[in-house]
Amino acid sequence: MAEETRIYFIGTAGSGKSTLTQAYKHWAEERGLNAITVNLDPGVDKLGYQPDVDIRDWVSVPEVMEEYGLGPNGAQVACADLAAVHFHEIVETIGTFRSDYVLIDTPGQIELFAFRKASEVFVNSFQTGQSVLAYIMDPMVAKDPTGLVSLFLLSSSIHSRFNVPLLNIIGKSDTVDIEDLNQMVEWAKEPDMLMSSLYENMESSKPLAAIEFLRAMESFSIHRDLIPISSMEMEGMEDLYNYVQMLFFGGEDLSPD
Ligand SMILES: Nc1nc2c(ncn2[C@@H]2O[C@H](COP(=O)(O)OP(=O)(O)OP(=O)(O)O)[C@@H](O)[C@H]2O)c(=O)[nH]1
Ligand SMILES: [Mg+2]
Repeated sequence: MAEETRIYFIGTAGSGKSTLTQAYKHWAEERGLNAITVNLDPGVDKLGYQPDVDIRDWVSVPEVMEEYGLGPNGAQVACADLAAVHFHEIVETIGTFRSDYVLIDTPGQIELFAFRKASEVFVNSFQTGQSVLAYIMDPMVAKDPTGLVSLFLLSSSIHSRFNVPLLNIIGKSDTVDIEDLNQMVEWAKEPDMLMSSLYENMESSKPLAAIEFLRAMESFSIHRDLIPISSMEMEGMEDLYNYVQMLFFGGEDLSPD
């Protein structure tokens, strides 16, 4: 068996993390790959799928609200930190599945995963295998040049917190025109084109900061491929798989067929 590959699905609220976690598991299993799902959101009410490992078995927002007299947001933050006490057990539980792929669904509030120390500790708690962050962008935001720059900023800011690779995904690709989708992919690959589009929007003063940010980002070369994915249409799953294979196995296909 190959070493376990963990994919953390991250993104702003409602970006499609849970749906993609579930859809990717389905896709992987159809392909004969062994995959499990992990829910890391202690506050989620209805998840839409049955995770194989669920943080709510250790800490949950309603319990913490009750026990510490906190409101929902305070309890989310408390849970993110309280979970750290249980990381050892959670990591051990994940290990018992001896799965090739571990698909990790992160909390709705991106900052809870992205910026709290506990998440970094969690990601680093695994002794074997490899991890990748899959950052899901909202296509409605990304189709505007300033929106795409903002999303890249957020993505690189999150990436700077973790010592693992990050892949940028355009989620819900079925909700935008193919022309818009191709434009976003092209902008990401060719920062000069993105810069030109920002200049074309100069009639408002809004893009000025975006232009400066893009220039700054160029100096640390954050531009990467964008991977369009639709969980609804089951499109782009193979692309994500191939990108992960390229990252860790140099493109070698480890699937059973
Ligand atoms: N059209 C379309 N809708 C999608 C897709 N993926 C998710 N959605 C919808 O987007 C909404 C949010 O999806 P979730 O998977 O719950 O998003 P999330 O990021 O887990 O949400 P939070 O955990 O609350 O932040 C749901 O109504 C989904 O049905 C997709 O690929 N295409
Ligand atoms: Mg979710």
